[in-house]
Amino acid sequence: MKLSESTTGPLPGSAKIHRSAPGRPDIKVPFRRIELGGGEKPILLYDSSGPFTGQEPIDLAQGLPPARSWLEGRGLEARQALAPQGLEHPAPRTIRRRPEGDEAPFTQLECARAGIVTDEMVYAAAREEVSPTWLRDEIAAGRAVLPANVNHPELEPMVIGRKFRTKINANFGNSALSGAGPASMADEVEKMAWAIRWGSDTVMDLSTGQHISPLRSWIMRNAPVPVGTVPLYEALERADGDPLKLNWEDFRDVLIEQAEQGVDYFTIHAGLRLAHVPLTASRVCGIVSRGGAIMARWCLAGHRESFLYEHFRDICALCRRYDITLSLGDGLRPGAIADANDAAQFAELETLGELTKIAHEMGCQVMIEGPGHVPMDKIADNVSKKDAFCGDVPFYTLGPLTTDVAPGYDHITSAIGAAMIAWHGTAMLCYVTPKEHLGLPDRDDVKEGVIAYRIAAHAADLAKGLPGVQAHDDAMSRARFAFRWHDQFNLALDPERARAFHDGTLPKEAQKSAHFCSMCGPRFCSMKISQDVRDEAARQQGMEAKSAEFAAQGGKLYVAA
Ligand code: IRN
Ligand code: FE2
Repeated sequence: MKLSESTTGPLPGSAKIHRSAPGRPDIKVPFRRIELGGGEKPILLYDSSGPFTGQEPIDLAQGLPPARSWLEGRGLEARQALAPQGLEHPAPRTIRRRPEGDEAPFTQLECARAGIVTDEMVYAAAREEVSPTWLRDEIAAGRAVLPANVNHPELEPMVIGRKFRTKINANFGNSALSGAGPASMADEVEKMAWAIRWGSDTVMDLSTGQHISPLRSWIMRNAPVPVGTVPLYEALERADGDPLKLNWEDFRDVLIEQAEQGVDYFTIHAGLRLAHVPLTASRVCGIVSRGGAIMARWCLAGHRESFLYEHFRDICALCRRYDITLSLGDGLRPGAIADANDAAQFAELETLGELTKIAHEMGCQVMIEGPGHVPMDKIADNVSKKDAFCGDVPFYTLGPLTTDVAPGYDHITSAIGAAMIAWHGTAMLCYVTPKEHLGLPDRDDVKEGVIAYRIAAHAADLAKGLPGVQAHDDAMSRARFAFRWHDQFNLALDPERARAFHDGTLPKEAQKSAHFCSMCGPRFCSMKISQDVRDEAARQQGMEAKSAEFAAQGGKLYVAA
């Protein structure tokens, strides 16, 4: 089964190029290169889009070629995976994990602490254009994570941390209301490819519908970015949708299966404890996290402590065998402006701090999930509370939405909060689509969400003054002022829309050098007039300089009568 042609292919005016990591000709790292007019040098941008913006068509049935070819040589315990049954599916492969009882450094965190710079670190550092040893030290300190399951060779390694470029995540996945069978599964794989093509740095498969497991294998084999999941969803599906039937043993089986498929990070809602549930009683919107609501139901029904909390060390032990990053879920995040920063939210956050320590002690990489719905004046406090309770591990927030009143536009209400919280130090932003609160996003919604979040992330990186970020804006500004329309389109986050909007009124090639667009027309373009002002000033300066020269030579402008 091939990906439909419209889903992949190069972005107009951009080329995907690969550059060797410094000192490592064997590690080739992707960039997006944009050729510019007006005598400007081409610009190189960070490129998370994987093979989906390359020249080659993608065959979903084959899966992607391995980007981490070095995994082949690693002395890991390996066995052949069973060929999957039934549905169209990539070929069987080798499953890897840390050998039982082996205490040699294995996870990226353990390696970093032991002073080892892994190939994954070299790769990620080259993309960020930073030194690999500095990146290693950020991981060793727990300030950054590099989610890379040893069973995900297709992954192009990347790093998440507040000192690096702000990352974004896109969610997709089927629900009980999606159709069944290969066609609807292919829709989800396409949605993933589409999100990545438009610049999502990671994706999460949140499937809750049919065929969760084969769908996920299919996704993994076609994912060049880290893939996250909420394993509790699959556990609930296996428990016939009844939270009360959940138990640790079945949950563990889901973790193992997903670990062997290659999932890079798990959202685990282990911070929601029985004692926290009553704190939500007076909320306007109660518990809006799916994982959180499921666990609260489980805890309250038997008046017992969460099995995720009680088995947290077992979960870590399992994750460290595959190097799966823990993304500690915010089951009690506020889902209404009125509920922001309340006792329930911060009580859970405090528990997440306790769990962070355990995970680090066990050699696991950790990030912390955050809200939700938060008005702008309460955003900064979220980051400081996270830092106070959990230290400077990467924060990964869902928006937050800064108002509740705009269903249909929640990619905007939340991108406002996302930009602010990233500026305050959030490392990764989970996107929200225009369908939030209304329905399952389709392809168009996925793209709208991704672009909105790339804007938020870039705006924050500019404000943070990350090196090289402003060069992109400056190139765009110069192209705009010089009326280099092609360069403006090509430099855009969405070159296709930029061109389409322009060409909607001025489609002719001759108009690509016009010193105006259809908004102001030829006589009202401020940039054209501004250019005239400069030309005039230059002319006057030229005249002043000429007369000064004349005077200096003893010349007289007026002959006395
Ligand atoms: C991110 C930050 N806080 C929540 N998220 C994402 O929300 C999480 O990573 C997952 O993709 C999604 C669903 O989480 P719940 O509703 O099960 O908590
Ligand atoms: Fe919401």
